[in-house]
This record gives sequence, C-alpha cells and structure tokens, in this order.
Amino acid sequence: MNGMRSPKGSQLNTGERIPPGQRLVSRLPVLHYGPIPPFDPATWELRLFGLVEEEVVFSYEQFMAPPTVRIVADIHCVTGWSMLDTVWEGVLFRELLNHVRPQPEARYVLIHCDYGYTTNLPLAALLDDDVLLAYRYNDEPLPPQYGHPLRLVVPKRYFWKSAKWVRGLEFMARDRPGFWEVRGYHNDGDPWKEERYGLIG
Ligand SMILES: Nc1nc2c(c(=O)[nH]1)N[C@H]1C(S)=C(S)[C@@H](COP(=O)(O)O)O[C@H]1N2
Ligand SMILES: [Mo]
Repeated sequence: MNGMRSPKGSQLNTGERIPPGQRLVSRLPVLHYGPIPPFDPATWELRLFGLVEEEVVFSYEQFMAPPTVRIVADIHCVTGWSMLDTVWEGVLFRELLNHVRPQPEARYVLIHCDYGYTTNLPLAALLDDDVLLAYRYNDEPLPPQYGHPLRLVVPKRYFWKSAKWVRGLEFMARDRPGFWEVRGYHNDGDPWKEERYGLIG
C-alpha cells in the first residue's frame, strides 16, 4: 500500500524492530470481533476476581485515580502488520497489585471484555514494566474503536492479547485459553518467535 513504508534510511533503523513476517503500517487498523460496546460511566465497572484475597470493583472514576504512566511501544498483529512508536497512557497492570492481593496459587489471568471476548496471560507476563491498562492513545482519549474506556496493552505479545473494552480480570491457578486461543491462535503469541498458531485446529 502507498505510504506504508518508511523512507529508506529509517527502514534500516527500524528493520531490527520488525519481527519476522511482519510489515509496517502507519495507522493503527481497527480490528475486533463483534460491535463496539456502548459506554455509560455511571454503570461501567472493572472487576478483579477469582483467586484474590478480596474481590475489588473499580468504578470508572476510581480507576482514573491511580498514577498514570506513559509508554511508547511497538505493536505487532498476528495478521501481519506492525506499528512502531505507539503511545499509550494509563495504569500499569502491576500497580493494581496495590489494590488487590492475588492468592499465592494465582498464576494466570483471564481478561474479560464486553460481549464475552477474553484472552489469557500468565500473571508474571502482566507484571512487566510495559503492560498497561490504557485509557489514552497518542495523547488523546482512547477512541471507542480502540477500546474506550479501557484496554490492555501487552507490547511483547501479538496484539490480540491487548484486549479492548476490558471489564474483568480473573486470577486463576490454571491457565484457561481465551477467545482466539480456543480458536487456534498460539497460547503465548510472542511475535519474535512467530508464535501465531497453536496446536489445535
Ligand atoms: N474486546 C476485544 N478486544 C480485542 C479484540 C476483540 O475482538 N475484542 N481483537 C483483538 C485483535 S485480534 C487485535 S489485532 C487488536 C486490534 O486493536 P486495534 O483495533 O486497536 O488496532 O485488538 C484486540 N483486542
Ligand atoms: Mo488481531
């Protein structure tokens, strides 16, 4: 496509940032299953449940209170596009552990979204310093199609793990595959290892 490639010089610089089998795009494509959910700040909540000492429910206002961080991340979609230097602001996932205490057996998290979309990650992976629950993108409020009011951003995994419209975090002792993981996508989804598809399907 026209205008999708960087000029020659910067392509050399950015080449080592593009995992195998990926091509660069300059705008974030909109990709999801199903419709964009409606948002009502009065009824929206984020639920932290499962293997936690005590369940926590954040209202929209409460969730906006913890300190904000800003990350610049390269993201890679399993369908083959990559985008460099995306800018996200929100709350670090690991900051949530100041608000909820996972039980010692909790080793995995299932992310629950509106309309039943889910994705699974090891708790350890979510504690990385670049994993964010984001509510701003490129210095603007997160647009509805990109997950408003809240999405997960996990730069080290293919982008289907970066769940939009997040409503619940379920702490679990055993791993449980999410929406795409059940349908044949790889359980881990590391772009640098080209973990696109799993063993099922
Ligand atoms: N809730 C929800 N989150 C989702 C999806 C979805 O279908 N529902 N699709 C995933 C996939 S497959 C991709 S590639 C990215 C796309 O994010 P974007 O539309 O912001 O580029 O969202 C991910 N998060
Ligand atoms: Mo995707």
